[in-house]
Amino acid sequence: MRRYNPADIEPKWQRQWDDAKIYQATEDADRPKTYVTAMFPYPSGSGLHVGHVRNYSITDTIARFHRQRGQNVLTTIGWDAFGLPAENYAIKTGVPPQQSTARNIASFKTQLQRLGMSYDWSREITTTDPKYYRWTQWIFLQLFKHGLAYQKESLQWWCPVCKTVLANEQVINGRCWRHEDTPAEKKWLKQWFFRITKYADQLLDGIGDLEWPAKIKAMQRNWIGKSKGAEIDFTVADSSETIQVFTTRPDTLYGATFMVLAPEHPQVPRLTAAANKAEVASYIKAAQSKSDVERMETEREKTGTPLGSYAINPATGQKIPVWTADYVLMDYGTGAIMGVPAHDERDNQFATKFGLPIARVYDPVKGDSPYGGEGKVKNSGEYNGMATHQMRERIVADLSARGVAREKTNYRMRDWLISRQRYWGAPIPIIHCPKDGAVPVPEADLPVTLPEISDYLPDGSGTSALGRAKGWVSVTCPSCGGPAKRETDTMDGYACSSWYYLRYTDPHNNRLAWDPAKANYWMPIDYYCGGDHAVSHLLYSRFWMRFFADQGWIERTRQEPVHRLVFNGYIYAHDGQKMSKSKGNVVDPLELVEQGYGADALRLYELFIAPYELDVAWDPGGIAGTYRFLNRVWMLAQEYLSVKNKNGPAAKSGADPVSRARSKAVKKVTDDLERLSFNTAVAALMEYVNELYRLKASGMDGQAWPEAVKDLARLVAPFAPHIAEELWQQLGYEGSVHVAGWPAWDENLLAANTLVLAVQLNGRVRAEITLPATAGEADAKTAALNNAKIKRLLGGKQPARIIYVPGRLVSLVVKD
Ligand code: ANZ
Ligand code: ZN
Repeated sequence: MRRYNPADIEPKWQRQWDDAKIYQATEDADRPKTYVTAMFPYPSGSGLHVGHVRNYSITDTIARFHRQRGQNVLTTIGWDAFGLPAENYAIKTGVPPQQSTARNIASFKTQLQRLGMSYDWSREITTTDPKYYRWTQWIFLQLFKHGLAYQKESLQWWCPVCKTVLANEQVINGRCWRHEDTPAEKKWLKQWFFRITKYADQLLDGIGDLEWPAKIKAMQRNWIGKSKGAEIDFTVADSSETIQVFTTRPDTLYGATFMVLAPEHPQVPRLTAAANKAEVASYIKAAQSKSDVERMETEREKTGTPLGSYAINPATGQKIPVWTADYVLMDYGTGAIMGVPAHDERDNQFATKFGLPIARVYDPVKGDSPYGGEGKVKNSGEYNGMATHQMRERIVADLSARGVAREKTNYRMRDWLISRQRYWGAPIPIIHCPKDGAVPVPEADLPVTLPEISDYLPDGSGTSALGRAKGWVSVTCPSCGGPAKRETDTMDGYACSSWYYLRYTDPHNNRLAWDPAKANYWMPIDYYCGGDHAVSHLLYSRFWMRFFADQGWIERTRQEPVHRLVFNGYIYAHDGQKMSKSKGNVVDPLELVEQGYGADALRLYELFIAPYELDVAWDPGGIAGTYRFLNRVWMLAQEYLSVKNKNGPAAKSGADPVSRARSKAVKKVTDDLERLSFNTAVAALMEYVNELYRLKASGMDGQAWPEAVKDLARLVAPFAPHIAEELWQQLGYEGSVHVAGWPAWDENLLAANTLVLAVQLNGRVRAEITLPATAGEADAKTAALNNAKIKRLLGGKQPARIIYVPGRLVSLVVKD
């Protein structure tokens, strides 16, 4: 009998699949499509680890399941290959990023091929390929034409180590996302932005329809951060200035006892009295070094200093002091607030610390905190007695009539900062002309390719190394023909990843970024698998897709790129730490394959390890378990093949336990895969195999066996594609198991598969229990005693006698 040896069968089938091109996808209007893809990887120098493999295993299992069910499946891979690591490596070693990236891609590709993923490799794309970034640049130009790409001088996050600006989402707790030990700084710089805020409302409204994890949807909502309120004008005493505030609680206006301006607020110098100048100046300086997150923390001890001027509360007419404090941020609302210490927690801490008056203006409804809650208005003149929400509308209307307030909706989201002062990115296709300003590169001149250079170090002044490529930078203006200079900033990598899923639908088009007919056939992505970029990439893509829909390049009904987001958890090292090369705790998937476990056992284990959405620690011994299971699958098939008469006597209909076990397994695996419960699907397969081993004791020549073994191969196929294919062939079936259809189950057999028993207590029926049809006397008695209701009625007593009437009841007799 042949032994299971993955090293024999896996490379063989990988080659054959490649030759037969069974995973190549073509649009076919007559077949329903399923587009399944993982977030494409950054091809790092350290290769894939088992955490990545989880993501790709999930993706491939979904793809294979749907392919077997007759869907026209597109599943793809590509490389998100621009970015800092390759450039930093170039700075250190002189190896051009073009070279190191190509090498890394080659090794990632080998790894994925050896895992047997069913990608349509003919659609592989690389963002650093000029044939690809030509179109990223083209999209930039279209955004520019429509006023959605623009340049603006602004205060930006800057990483002193990367020597580049950072987007807000690349600053985590005030630190660079790549350097946890480096506080990000702020610098005034001229930068390129994409006007995502134009789509804020649309992006928010669309969230409701997405089949995404609630957590991710909430993160996107928070990021957009829509809040409805009002802007109210406060006049400044003895001055012509007015201070505008944004508040979501105009109903607390009577309780505003002071005002606070952000330290960066342009009115601060003008409103600072001579005596306060020195103090205010030093406070402003100290505030500069703090991150927004730090400044906003509720817990943090409040700081601030008075400006020495006073504003008039438009409701009470009272003079209230104006302060500056860093808990008010410049880039939200108007950068100024009215302080309502009785009803806002941070204002309360501030007032308490500096001895400012606190005036309550409503009684919270029972159980509500005075901070942020609703209630009944008091101490507010004509509004007394109203509900807070009622007063909110009234007072805004009243103040608006006086011309001192207006309704206002604010968003927390800012425009997307996309320029990077780095070499290894797609060049921004703009030419700066002293006469014509920023002139777009003519579409016919795309791509603007990166020049080859030898020194990649940014100079730290805010210009990338491209600035030194003089021959590349100096051009003639496309508009006037005069001397001009290329833009030396490159685009954020998130630009490249905002549309790549469309390129997969039409990867070789050199006339268009994609053919709308193809994109409309495949889009949206039905299953998008990944464990990162909850806001950034997933929000940017939604933005670009809306712009594409506005231009008619994708149907409006397909403007949400991702229908179903499969957001998987992380795999940590067995020590519970993040896997990283420096910690030496990385588990290399190919090492496990080469140790003899094979790709199938690895993939199976990655799915079996836990529900896919949970974080989990790698168990080094775990793969041995799935390897043993595959051995059992293999041996069962071999034993079956060695049985001479494969069409022996028919079993008594319906009662045939082999058919029943088969039907049960098919149904369970199908249901589980539909709801993406991979681990329980694998458990069901294991149970099925155990059951078949038990049943083979009475021979494998019954009529139900051919189907039972055939379907075993078909059920295993989405998880462990190589062994399934091998057994399929050994069993004598034509073609590939991966396109051989998905098995069906017989519901009638399943119905007969359970047993309902009554449970009597001293002669009265008290409960009903449901058991597998195979349950015996001991199972029935245990289940009866464990039934919650019976347990309660027994109240801890032991029955004196337990009688089992097969197929009917369990009777308990209790003596007093
Ligand atoms: C008075 C007030 C009374 C407020 C009250 C709240 C509760 P969201 O919901 O996040 O939009 N605020 C406004 N601009 C700010 C800034 N630049 N920096 C820090 N805080 C700012 O929050 C809006 C509320 O946050 C506003 O409503 C304002 O405080 C504060 F019982 O005004 B409120
Ligand atoms: Zn010009």
